[in-house]
Amino acid sequence: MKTVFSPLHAGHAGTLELVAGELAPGFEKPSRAQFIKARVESEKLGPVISPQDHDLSAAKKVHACDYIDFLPTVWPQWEAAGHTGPAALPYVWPTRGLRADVRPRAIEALLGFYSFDGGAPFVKGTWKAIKSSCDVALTAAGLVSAGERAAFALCRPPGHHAGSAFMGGYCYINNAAVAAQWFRDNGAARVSILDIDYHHGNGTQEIFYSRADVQVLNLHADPMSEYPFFLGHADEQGDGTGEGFNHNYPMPAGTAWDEWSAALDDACARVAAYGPDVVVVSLGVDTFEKDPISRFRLKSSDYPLIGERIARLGPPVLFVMEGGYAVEEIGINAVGVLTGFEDR
Ligand code: OKP
Ligand code: ZN
Repeated sequence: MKTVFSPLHAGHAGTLELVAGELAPGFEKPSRAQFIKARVESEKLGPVISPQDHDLSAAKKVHACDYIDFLPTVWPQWEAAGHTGPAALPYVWPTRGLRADVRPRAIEALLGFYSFDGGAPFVKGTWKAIKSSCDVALTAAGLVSAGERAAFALCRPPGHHAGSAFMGGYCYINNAAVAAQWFRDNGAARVSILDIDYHHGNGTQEIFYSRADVQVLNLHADPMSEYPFFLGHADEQGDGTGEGFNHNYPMPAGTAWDEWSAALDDACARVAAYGPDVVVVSLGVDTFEKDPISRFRLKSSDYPLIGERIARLGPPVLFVMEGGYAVEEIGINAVGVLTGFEDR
């Protein structure tokens, strides 16, 4: 299978996040993508190709135009405001009791207006990395649409927490959602998104919640005790014409292969019943037992079995990289899914 990768991800570096009350180096760092790319090469998964440049119209089909237009302006506005902090971050949000219908002018307020948490920092190279990550997903989608059985979009930054008009959780543009919409606009009648990242893909759920043409399945840690906390419960099943096309599988801390794979089997049965023309996999490998920010218990030997199960579905598959923070093993586990898929 081909991998699409852009070196521009590396400009999104030196980010910061709040960890237990302290501002600390971001877990979502360039070495993540480097370890995955190195493993793609050492395992000879297939050619690694550069993305083609796309305009932003595909992203604007799932995100608000004003939100997408805001993203490239963040760092210039941050600098123009005279802020000297190393990363642009919000500290105020228009939550209950405040006005979310008036767009403020100050950059620190706009950051809060367009986010749901303080987990999407900007540095100088962030916009180019965001744009390249979206280009990676669209280029890989093009390969699948042109007849490849599967392709790997080695996206960084990830996307599944980004919603129609908000960033958060290391995510800015929802690469998987953009690709799913692109498939819809290029011949696919139905698309399934299977999100196997440890964290609930709240952005993907929000984007497609009222739609029946994109089925969304999410396997993740129970939001009662895990990020993103405020979405991802089992009773969220879609709205209006989308009712019945969203499925959540929240699972407790400590979940290992037996329980996790039973949820995967159930999700795959729902995909098969839906009969999509293409499957988009939001591929997070932070379900790994040694992941530094997560609490599931999957082992490296489990990941090829995931790929094998997905291969048995039948439709072509676009794998879109999301999370995974055990940098030493992230390549082994992500590429393990892909080789498991190919060996099937
Ligand atoms: C992104 B993806 C505070 C904890 C914030 C955010 C996790 C984002 C995960 N430092 N954690 O789904 O892997
Ligand atoms: Zn995650």
